[in-house]
Amino acid sequence: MIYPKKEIVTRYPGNPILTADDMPVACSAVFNSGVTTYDGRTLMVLRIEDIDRYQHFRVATSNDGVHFDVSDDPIILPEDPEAERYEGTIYDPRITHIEDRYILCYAAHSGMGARIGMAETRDFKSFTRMPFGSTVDNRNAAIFPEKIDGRYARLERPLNSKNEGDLWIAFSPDLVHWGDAHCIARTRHHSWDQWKLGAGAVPIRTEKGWLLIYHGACTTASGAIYRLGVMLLDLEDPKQIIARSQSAILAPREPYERVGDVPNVVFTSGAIVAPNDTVRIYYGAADTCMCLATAKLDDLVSVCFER
Ligand code: BMA
Repeated sequence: MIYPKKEIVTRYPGNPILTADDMPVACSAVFNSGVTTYDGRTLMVLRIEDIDRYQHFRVATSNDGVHFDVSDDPIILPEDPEAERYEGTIYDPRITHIEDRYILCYAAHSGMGARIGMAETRDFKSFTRMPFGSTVDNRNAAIFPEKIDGRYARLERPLNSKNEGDLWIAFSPDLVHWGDAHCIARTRHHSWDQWKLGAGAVPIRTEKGWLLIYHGACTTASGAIYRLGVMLLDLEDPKQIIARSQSAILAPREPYERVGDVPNVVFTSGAIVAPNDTVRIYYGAADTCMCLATAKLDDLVSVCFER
């Protein structure tokens, strides 16, 4: 298929917006960070990879959504030897503001595999652990920002026996017990999302449906390429997909997206709707640095229907 040259996503010219050099500790990378709005400011939970490859989370805040102050202190989850058995490393945090609290979902990875770790906070200073949200081989959890038909809902990306991953949805009465799971979007043959796809940013409510900016990966002779796409989910029944973009909305092209610890990766874990319906998409590039791109909300919705 040949697409007209129409780019709806604009990279921030000052990319990357955060690199290892901006961190108050020695590290090799900062990328794939969760984003929300807190106390009138943009807040990121940074995924930082230390030089020994251990990973930790740290808060960064910004008044303009572009320039961030990074906290001197890492986020410390309460000590819990049982929980720590599953947290050889932690990564890909996503933040959902729901009711009066913020829920952090992350991948908790150990020799047993990756599972969905969860914690809650009201002030981003103290965090309370929540029970793990899954067994192993499941991650990329993004909780919807409101209950749907009386239940919490979350997107998730279990791995199948062929090491491929589709997008699923599960529901919960209490954020602890999860079930009623459905596969809602599958990988597409010969497409940019042929190998895996999973949530990106926490879904954004629009008049036409829940807008999901998601990541998709395909395999090549020299490794995977990660791109971003969009889909719209039904507001009342989000296991129904209304429309899904045929093409990617952002693909690795700039040097900072092509060169790094893992080349050819753009991966989002958070987006914010800023004034004038401009969506700020925060994304990790090449598993090395944090970047910003913007798009009009209407364009992101329209491209879901484009064929
Ligand atoms: C995925 C996730 C992402 C990462 C990507 C490319 O499986 O772990 O955090 O950006 O791989 O390495």
